Amino acid sequence: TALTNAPVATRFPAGFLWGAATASYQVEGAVREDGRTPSIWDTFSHTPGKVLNGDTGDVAVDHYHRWRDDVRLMADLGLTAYRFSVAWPRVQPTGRGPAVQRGLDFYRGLVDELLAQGIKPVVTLYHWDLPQELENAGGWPERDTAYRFAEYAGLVGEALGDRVESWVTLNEPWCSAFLGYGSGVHAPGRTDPAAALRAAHHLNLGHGLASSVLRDVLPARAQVGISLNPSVVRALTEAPADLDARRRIDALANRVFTGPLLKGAYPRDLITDTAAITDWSFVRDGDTAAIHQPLDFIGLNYYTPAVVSAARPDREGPRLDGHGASQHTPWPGADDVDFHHAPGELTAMNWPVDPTGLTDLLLDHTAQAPGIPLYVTENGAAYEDVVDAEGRVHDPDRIRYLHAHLAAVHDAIEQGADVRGYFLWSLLDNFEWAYGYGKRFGAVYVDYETQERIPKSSATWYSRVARSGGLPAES
Ligand code: GBH
Repeated sequence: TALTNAPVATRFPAGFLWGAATASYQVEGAVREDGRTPSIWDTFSHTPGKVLNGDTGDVAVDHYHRWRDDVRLMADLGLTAYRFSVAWPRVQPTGRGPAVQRGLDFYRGLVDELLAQGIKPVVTLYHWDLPQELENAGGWPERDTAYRFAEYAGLVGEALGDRVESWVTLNEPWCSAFLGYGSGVHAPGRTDPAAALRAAHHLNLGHGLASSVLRDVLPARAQVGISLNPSVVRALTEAPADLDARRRIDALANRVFTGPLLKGAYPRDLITDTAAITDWSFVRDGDTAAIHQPLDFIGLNYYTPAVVSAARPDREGPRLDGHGASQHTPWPGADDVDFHHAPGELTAMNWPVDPTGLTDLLLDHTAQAPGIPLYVTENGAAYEDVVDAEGRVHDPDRIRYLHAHLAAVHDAIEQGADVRGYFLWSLLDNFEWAYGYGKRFGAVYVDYETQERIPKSSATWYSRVARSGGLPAES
């Protein structure tokens, strides 16, 4: 088509990684094979009422059996990197003890095939599938889970360290802590604000301990980082009460992680704001130093910004925020903050499209963490994709979304952000957590009856971008 020879209008730095991402529970299926035991997401998805339509990850997109085809698909698309996660309950079914060889073999095979195709593997150690046995012992609100995570990280590091350079400890610890233990819309579905704050700390500690272990077992060239989902929080107005709402959500969404990670301390205002919920005595001497490890990169996941205000007396209906179907807040101590839609058209998730948030996010982290390279480890959108009479999937909305967000990344680079790569969420349509299979984020369509993969027009578009190293003037 016309684009094949279209000139590149916006060029990215040489070596910029053009990737796509997935996560184990969302794509693998095969939940009872080769020694895998249930994770909290198996339990949660099999609990009636937790996931839309009663969908589960039992089969997902059968990636556990179709991984060779999926790698070929990535190679055909010209991707230069693939971010996937390791399922902890495949490697260490009870969350303790020695590694299961068959579990490790699956990931070793996958990594070898990626390398053979010239695709850089980026391994995420934890994308939300905690072994159920560890949840039975208390889960992330319990300190021991951080030690267990570090031990597991060491097992995977030892097994794959000779061939994997890039390591992400945790994916979006905010979701694990505040959606898992606060609002309860994610596994394990607990709704206890104090437990959510304890979980956030133990996730931070787990990251710190795991990165120390990884430094010990991995070759010196290894890169160790974390993927965060910072809220780009904007105040609805400049009124002091709205600015204060912004400050409080920024503390609970962002600084609860970047404080200890980048500065070695929890923010004072966060501790004061949550004093009625917890005294933070679970933070022991030495913990914040253990969390404050060198980071080789920061991964940023971005979808949409948040607009907040102080509670409005005239507010109507349910608030727009991470409450989802839950009556419980993911924002401990800030239940009185109102969330509003940013301007912009909505995706199928009802998330406003606002690419300027991505530029802001990258520049903000450039200022906060000078000298640390950044990756966009997730960005993408769900739309109502359908297969047409010719068997094709046309998704011009997604192409526009990707184009605008990649242009936003380029803007940030021009303004000084050291962004080394971009990972489209997601390679394939997959299990979208509490939304089940109802929301499609893939560049590649999956027919959930036959497991057939059909690259959408956005996949073709992205593949041209990846091959040319830049954006066309128009999509
Ligand atoms: C990521 O989560 C996940 O890493 C990935 O597994 C997932 O499939 C993908 O994004 C798409 O959802 O919750 O209404 O306040 C993103 C989860 C979505 C949580 C945006 C915070 C803010 C809007 N985040 N959400 S709301």
